[in-house]
Amino acid sequence: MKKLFLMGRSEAGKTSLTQALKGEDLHYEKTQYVNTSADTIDSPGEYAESKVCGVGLACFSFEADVVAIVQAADEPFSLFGANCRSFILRPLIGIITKVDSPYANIPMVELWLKNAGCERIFMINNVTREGIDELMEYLADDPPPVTWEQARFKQSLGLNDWDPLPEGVEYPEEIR
Ligand SMILES: Nc1nc2c(ncn2[C@@H]2O[C@H](COP(=O)(O)OP(=O)(O)OP(=O)(O)O)[C@@H](O)[C@H]2O)c(=O)[nH]1
Ligand SMILES: [Mg+2]
Repeated sequence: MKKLFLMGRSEAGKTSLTQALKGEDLHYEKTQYVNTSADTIDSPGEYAESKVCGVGLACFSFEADVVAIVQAADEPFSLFGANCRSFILRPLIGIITKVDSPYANIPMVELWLKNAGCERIFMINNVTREGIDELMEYLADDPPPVTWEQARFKQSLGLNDWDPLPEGVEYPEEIR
């Protein structure tokens, strides 16, 4: 399973998402510090809300296989600017929670996440578990291991470490 790093404002639903992914009933627990488990890293919303702590998010992201910006469908503005994926050296996905909120504006939040550079966006209701299966399917496989030399080779083709090799292209024999 891919290890998922969750960042987003307080009350976005990050901790609830970790509970839904584990099949637990939701129980409110304010996140006070970064919590690492086998499959997720859950950060307090205050990291995303403060310029000083925000830098810490980049550091924690290096411990994960995938980074997720979590935004509730009823958030009034985005904390993550356009192209903010440039500080993340991992695949970046968007997770929209609270799609059941009466104040939800899904197209607007989706646009923020696209502009931030998310390559996939998942719609989730943590209460009913709607959308959880699709996210679990995405996370199911381990990322394929890449050696330093293989990463360098991919970069020479203008690819990220985690991008698949184009069809017909193989690693040179000495680095396979
Ligand atoms: N209706 C609805 N409520 C949700 C959903 N996800 C979370 N909540 C509620 O939103 C509140 C905040 O959820 P948390 O998961 O604690 O939020 P968080 O992002 O971990 O917040 P911090 O720990 O402060 O960073 C809780 O009362 C949850 O029950 C959802 O998909 N739908
Ligand atoms: Mg939390």
